[in-house]
This record gives sequence, C-alpha cells and structure tokens, in this order.
Amino acid sequence: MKIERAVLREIPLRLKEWFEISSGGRQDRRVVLLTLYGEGHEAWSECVAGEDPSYSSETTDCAWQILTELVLPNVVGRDAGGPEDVLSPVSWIRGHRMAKAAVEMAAWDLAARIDGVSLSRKLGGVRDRVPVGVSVGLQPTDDALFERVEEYVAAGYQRVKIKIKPGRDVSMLTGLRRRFPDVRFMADANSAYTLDDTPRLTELDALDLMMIEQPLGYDDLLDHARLQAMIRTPVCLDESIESEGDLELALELGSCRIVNIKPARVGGFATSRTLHDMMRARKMPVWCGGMLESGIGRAHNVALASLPGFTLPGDISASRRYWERDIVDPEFEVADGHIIVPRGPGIGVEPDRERIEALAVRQASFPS
Ligand code: OSB
Ligand code: MG
Repeated sequence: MKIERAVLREIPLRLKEWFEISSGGRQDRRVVLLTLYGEGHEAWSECVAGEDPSYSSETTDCAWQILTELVLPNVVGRDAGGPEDVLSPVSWIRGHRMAKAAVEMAAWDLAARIDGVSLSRKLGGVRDRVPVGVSVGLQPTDDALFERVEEYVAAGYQRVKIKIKPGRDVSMLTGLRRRFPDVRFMADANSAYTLDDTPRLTELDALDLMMIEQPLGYDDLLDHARLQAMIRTPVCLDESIESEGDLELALELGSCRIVNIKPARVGGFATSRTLHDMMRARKMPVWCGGMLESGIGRAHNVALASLPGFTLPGDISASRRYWERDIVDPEFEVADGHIIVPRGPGIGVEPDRERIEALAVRQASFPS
C-alpha cells in the first residue's frame, strides 16, 4: 500500500451550543482534516487534538506542526505493508498520539477502500448498527440540565453522560435521578477530583450510575485503584489510558472496570483493537468515546464501535446534536437509540469537498 499524496486542512466549525467540561468550555472548534491519496483512492481522517491542552497535552497547533514537519514528510511516497506499518518511519517520535493517529486512521480508510470493503468490516466489526448515548456539558443551572436531558431522552439516546465537577455533582445528580428514575446515567469528571474527595464520590453510589468516568488525575492509576476499592460505582478510564501498557497496569492495579476507547487518544485503530481484545478477554466492557468530531471523525468512531466488545452505548451522537450542518453526506442520524454503520467502501460517507475547501483557513500538501 502506497500513500502517494496527502493534504492537510484546518476548517473552523461552530458547535450549535457551548460545551463545557470541568476544565473549561468551548463553542468554536478548529477541525483538522487529512486526505490521503493512493492506488487510485482517496481516504479521510480527522485529527481530534483540542484547541488547548486541557484534555490532553496535544493541541491543534502542535498536531499541525508534528504532522506537517515530521509525520507526513516521512510517510508520503513510501510503501507500507498495510495500515499497521504506515507509521513505522516515525516510530521514533514519542507521544503525539493524536497527530499520528490521523495518519494511521486515514490509512485504514485507504486500505478498506483498496479492498472494496467498509472500514467497519476491515477493522473486524460485527454490528450493522451501534448503540449510542450523548454527553451533556456542564449547564448553568440544574433546570437547564434537566431540560437538556429531557430533550435527549426524547431523541432516543440510550444513556446520558453528565459532566460533573466539585460543586456541580451530588445534589445536581440527585435531583436528576429523582426526575428521571429510569434513565441510564453516567458521570464524567475529566480529572476534577482527588482521593480526598472520596466521601463525596461515595455519595454517588446511591444514584445507580452506570459508571463514573475519569474522576481523578489523568496520570494517576494508583489513586483510581484506591478509589475503585472504596466505591461501588464502576470507574471508567478515559484520559489515563493512552497505550497497551497503561491498560495492563490499570488492570493489574484494579484502577477501573470499564474503558472508554477513543481511537486517536491511543494512537489509532491498531492499539484500539488491542485494548478492545484485552478487555474482551476479561469480559470487561468498553465503549467508544468522542471528541466533538465532525462527521469524518464520527465515521471512524462508528466503525470502531461495531467491534464485538463495544457493548455499551458510545459518545457517538447524531450530527445534529453538534452542528447546524455536518460536512459529510449523509449526516449521522439516531434512530431507535442506534446509529447505522455505513456499508459503503471505507468510512462510507462522502465528505463535502467543496465546502471543506471553501472553509479551509490553512492547507498543506505533500509532496508540496
Ligand atoms: O471526556 O469524553 C470526554 C469532549 C471533549 C473532550 C473530552 C470529552 C468530551 C466529551 C464529548 O465528552 C463526547 C462527544 O464527542 O460527544
Ligand atoms: Mg471523558
């Protein structure tokens, strides 16, 4: 498989509404899109690095630099056995998993297209539709949150994730549970707590949450293990798991019972599949997280979520939950609590090339 040419673009895309997590909020996304060309095919991916280094140390600008100065110049024009090998020329680069994942994931799309199969099929997917949930950002008031939840439950989402932080947790979630006794809820703290907050986190045990995601430090597997030993609610790790070694350690320590797999956070689909297999062998559930992607990143997430171990609803919501207008055709829709896995070759949805080119605020081509 040869990657003959690549184009990297950045487009601004405004979320329908402000999205806030414990570390801060945002409405304007800077979406980085990669197009790879090879063997008569065109493949796409999205680099999900955030605008600031609050969720991960990677950012839009740093990923742009790593991709344009180091990764793409070393990958374009080379022959690779398959998507698992495309990054070998840059295996010496430490970290920068989201930047590298953009190339790896586009290479999987390319490989699927070369084989004439869907990305889901290429990755080993078994589902033709995936169960979906929704992630609700911090709201100014409890009533605003209840309204949002009402709306998403009516839209059919199978579980609702609530962002929490100290001061916006126990009483808010208690009110929510009283109002929606039967909804499947979970909470995501994005590392807002420490082990000193254990008494407060223990109060959540009364609320029948599916899990609490990343309550403690992004690099603190040991404290997560201590916390999990003291609370009944399952701990799910997000930020803490970036590699196979991280998961091995987490499992050994007992730091979690569930893992949120975001393919870009772990450097791409190859590692995502390894983590999926490790969890599945232990009969532990995984689900696919989201990074407020456009339809292009969403298509990759949907394909991954079609693997057999992704038994819990993912943060993979309809295009209209995020955007006035998505950049793929058809847009992703939720029906009966599921998103249908596209069946066409590769990611199976068409990027709106004209609009993407018109929106691009910067662009880099390889070879130039
Ligand atoms: O922690 O899962 C997270 C968005 C940006 C950064 C981190 C997270 C999130 C979400 C949104 O929860 C999930 C989505 O894309 O809908
Ligand atoms: Mg999270």
